Amino acid sequence: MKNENNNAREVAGVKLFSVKFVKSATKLSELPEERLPQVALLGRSNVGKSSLLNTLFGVKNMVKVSSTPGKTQELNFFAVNDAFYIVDLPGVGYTRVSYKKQEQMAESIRKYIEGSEDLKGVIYLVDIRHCGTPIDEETIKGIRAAGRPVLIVASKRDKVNQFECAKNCKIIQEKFGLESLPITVSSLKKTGIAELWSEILSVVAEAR
Ligand SMILES: Nc1nc2c(ncn2[C@@H]2O[C@H](COP(=O)(O)OP(=O)(O)O)[C@@H](O)[C@H]2O)c(=O)[nH]1
Ligand SMILES: [Mg+2]
Repeated sequence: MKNENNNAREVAGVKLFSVKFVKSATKLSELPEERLPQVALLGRSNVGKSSLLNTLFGVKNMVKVSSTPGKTQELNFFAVNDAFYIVDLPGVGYTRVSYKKQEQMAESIRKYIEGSEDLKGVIYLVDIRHCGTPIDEETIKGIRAAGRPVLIVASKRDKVNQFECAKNCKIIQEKFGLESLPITVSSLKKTGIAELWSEILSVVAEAR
């Protein structure tokens, strides 16, 4: 892969020399040929995964933000600085596709999380207003059981005031047994992005 230095930019202090969409996959045999550490982004449909990726990448619409939930049905690989992949996964628990399709999507996420040798960690988004649903709890349990580190991040920080934010972060911390309060992010207000990048870079650095 060659570097595309012409689109170098800096987001929240992180230098991005190149961010490239590499491929979509639906199964393990379709993962990108070039092996690099992977960090995956997961959460319920509509929780703000695609918006967050665009914000992390400092672009408006590299990743499709859907007003129709459940649009992402594949694992989408983005190579960052030719050094690691961020993987946009389909939304979990999306009910407006056929049951068969839901099962297939859940199965491909599960196989990927259990089977991808290069997956170093999962960023799991929960909507700060909802503090995690039973589907989130079940999914996070599965990721932990597969031995993958999970970083729980509360999305849409701008949707709550400071009081609700503090209260809900505490609930999220207790519900998921976190050592500290979750990171909060807002793609609308671009907050929490430096903190999240720093976590992603440390996961990737540990992988070396
Ligand atoms: N207010 C607010 N809305 C957001 C934020 N992030 C995403 N959204 C909106 O939530 C909806 C779903 O976002 P999307 O990124 O497609 O979620 P995904 O299904 O998890 O990929 C869209 O209408 C976004 O504009 C945020 O930080 N704040
Ligand atoms: Mg999406």
